[in-house]
Amino acid sequence: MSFSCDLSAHRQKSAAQDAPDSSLLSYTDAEAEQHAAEVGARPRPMETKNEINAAGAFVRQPNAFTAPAGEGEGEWKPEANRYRLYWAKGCNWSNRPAIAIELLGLSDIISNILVTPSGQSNTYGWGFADQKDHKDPATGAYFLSQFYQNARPDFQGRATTPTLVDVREKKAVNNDYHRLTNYLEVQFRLFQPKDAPDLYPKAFRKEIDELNDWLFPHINNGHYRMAFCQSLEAYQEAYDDFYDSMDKLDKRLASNRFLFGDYVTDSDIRFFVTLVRWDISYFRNIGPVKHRIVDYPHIWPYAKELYAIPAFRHATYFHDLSLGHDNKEEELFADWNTRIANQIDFAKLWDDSDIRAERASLSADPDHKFLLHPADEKPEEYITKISASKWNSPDEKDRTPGLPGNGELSVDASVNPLKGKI
Ligand SMILES: N[C@@H](CCC(=O)N[C@@H](CS)C(=O)NCC(=O)O)C(=O)O
Repeated sequence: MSFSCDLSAHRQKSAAQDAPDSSLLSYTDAEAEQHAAEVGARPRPMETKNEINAAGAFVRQPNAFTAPAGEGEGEWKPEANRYRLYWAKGCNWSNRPAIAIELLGLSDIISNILVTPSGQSNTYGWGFADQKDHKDPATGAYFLSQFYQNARPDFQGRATTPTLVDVREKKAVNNDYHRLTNYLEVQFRLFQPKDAPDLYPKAFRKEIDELNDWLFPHINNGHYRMAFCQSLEAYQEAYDDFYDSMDKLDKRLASNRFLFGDYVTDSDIRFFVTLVRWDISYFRNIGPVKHRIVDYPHIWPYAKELYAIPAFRHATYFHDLSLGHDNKEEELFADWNTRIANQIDFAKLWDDSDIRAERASLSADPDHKFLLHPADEKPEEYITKISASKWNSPDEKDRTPGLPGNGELSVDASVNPLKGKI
């Protein structure tokens, strides 16, 4: 990668990549305060005060809306034009369903909108700064938290992305990122085109769930465990855990094109969303970085191959992710992103042409990245109940990484237990 020194040309080019909406800057705290008073919104609680255990470790609040999709009591019925995904550019958890919806061909069935901070200080949590009158056009809401209050008036936690909202009732129905993509894959099968990819093959859901529930504490939440913890011990544990896990996955990807072999599965979406944030955004919050993503011999080409898939690329806003926190170029010690990140040509850096042939050679089906459903598949056999995630347990012990039974694998993460099977 070579850089010229023409800063203004670089800035113009990067601004064109995904220009931030200037109206964001005009949403003031006073306006947010006024909207909050109008609808009775409460200030968002701080995770660094309320979600820290006695050892100083960050223990995430359980997801509030975990009811499965389905036709049963308390479940939310899969339907077209009834649900809307609220997601955020920077949020890895919510990039997952955004990617899945596009991959599965569900974009006309489930609508979506990007949320933004509300006001400059975001006191009331996610809002709609770039929409007319700061309102979600589909529901008239000012804040994401309104859908939580409508569904559960006593809800006291943080309203988070992703949230799937029933736009008819204006109520949150699911914010369980552990299983939300699986409901889209399985319970929405009848709304997908026939040739949609099978990201969660029925015969292998146990292995995929097991890896997904391991990826959560070791990889996806790895960043937050380092970023939000309040003690050196908790930090060191999270740091070692993350980089040990990355070494294992790098080894796995040396002989597997994707995490489970020849085809992209739900687990690859989960790994990807953390990878694209590490070098450009997360590093700012976590202290010294042991290895950049670009330093991994197998993870880096793997990530580039996923980025080449439009649905992955469309949800990845590198320019927004890279924005510096204060963006004051004139300061002597302006942060790295303010000075350098805006100059990166992300399309060029992430271009996969140099690694395409090598990655494809790992597959027995090199011309296809996706598994298709068998022609004789019976929907009633494919559409089965999705397992619950232990990470949603109300008991904090069940959600503490490292305690026995929490996100353990039956085979080492460096090994693909489904090699040659999918
Ligand atoms: N649903 C999860 C996590 C999802 C999550 O943390 N999303 C972040 C964005 S990546 C969020 O929406 N934060 C907004 C807030 O806390 O106000 C939780 O309840 O902890």
